[in-house]
Amino acid sequence: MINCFPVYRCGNVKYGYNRLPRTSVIIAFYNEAWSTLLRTVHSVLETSPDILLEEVILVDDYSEKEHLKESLQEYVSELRKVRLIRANKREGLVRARLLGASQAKGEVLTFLDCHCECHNGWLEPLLERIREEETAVVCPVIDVIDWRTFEYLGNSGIPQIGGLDWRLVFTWHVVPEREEKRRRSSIDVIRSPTMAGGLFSVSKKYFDYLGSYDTGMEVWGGENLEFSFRIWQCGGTLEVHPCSHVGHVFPRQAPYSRSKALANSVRAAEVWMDEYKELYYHRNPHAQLEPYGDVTERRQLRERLQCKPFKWFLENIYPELHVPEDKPGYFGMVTISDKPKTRKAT
Ligand code: LR7
Ligand code: MN
Repeated sequence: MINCFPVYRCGNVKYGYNRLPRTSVIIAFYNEAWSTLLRTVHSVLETSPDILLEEVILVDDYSEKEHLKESLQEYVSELRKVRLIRANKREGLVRARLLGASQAKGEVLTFLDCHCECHNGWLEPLLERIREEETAVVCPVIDVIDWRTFEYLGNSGIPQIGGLDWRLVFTWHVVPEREEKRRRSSIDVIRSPTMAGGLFSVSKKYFDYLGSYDTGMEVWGGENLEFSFRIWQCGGTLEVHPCSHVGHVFPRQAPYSRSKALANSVRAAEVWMDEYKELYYHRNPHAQLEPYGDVTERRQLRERLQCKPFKWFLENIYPELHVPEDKPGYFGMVTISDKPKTRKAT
């Protein structure tokens, strides 16, 4: 039955290692702690078969922390296959990742956040799937690492897939019936409408063809949904591989401000969502007022690749998402305020 946790079956898969593409692992970071950053790097080195790992590229997004300066350079210079490159100014995660990608020699790019732990056997399924289908963008199952104890808690039950709500917030979901039916086995990939954003493998050639990332996006946020829409609407597939597991620390607070997230989401909506962007604006009126820069080139990319409309994405890839019918004057968001409003006695 597809519902069984498939890990024991994953262990039985035999890979033709010589036929698998090699990957560059790209890890962008900004002001990350020493221990979590190096846990990520060492876990990649320890769990990736040598023949499959071209290199690990660390991209310092202009961090200020002292421990990320000479000490890190010295430490990394002792490690085989690991390179440290530095941005000359703060770029944000999109352009930092692209800086890494521009120097990558592997046939496949694998992106990771800088506070992860790769689990044995994480890499083979991702690369095998891309060997089989070049237009597949494949994510590992994201396991939880406790942010207080740093214990690897793992993930209970079957993997979940990504969705979104109409405020353009990423959400997790159980695998729908229709997808369970489509899969041929419990270790088959699971199609996912969207990705969380940080952890995935993609053929370098296909990533470039798809227009890599929207370089007008700053700091954090929005690029994951933008990329997800683009993958599906422009002919690729976005998948989670149940045999690939990577842990991620979900910290209570990020070591930086995320004020640019709104403009990034607006860029995604303006380029990919057609008339459905109104549903977003109705639920986030601030978004409509947010300056989002120039998206002409991204719209041209969409034209050039002859990508499908957002309606097609909703009907074919994400039919579970309820599309509200917003009647003029009858839409909005319910918000719960901390302080109960008290009426002044008259
Ligand atoms: O200005 C910045 N420059 C950077 O290099 C800001 C961030 N970064 C780096 C940062 O150090 C980290 O390595 O970019 C990476 C992602 O930043 P996080 O870890 O603060 O983000 P997150 O884990 O909270 O957010 C998720 O959504 C983001 C949207 O922009 C990115 O896509 C993240 O990669 C993504 N993380 C995951 O998907 C891991 C699983 C989390 C879930 C759900
Ligand atoms: Mn993260």
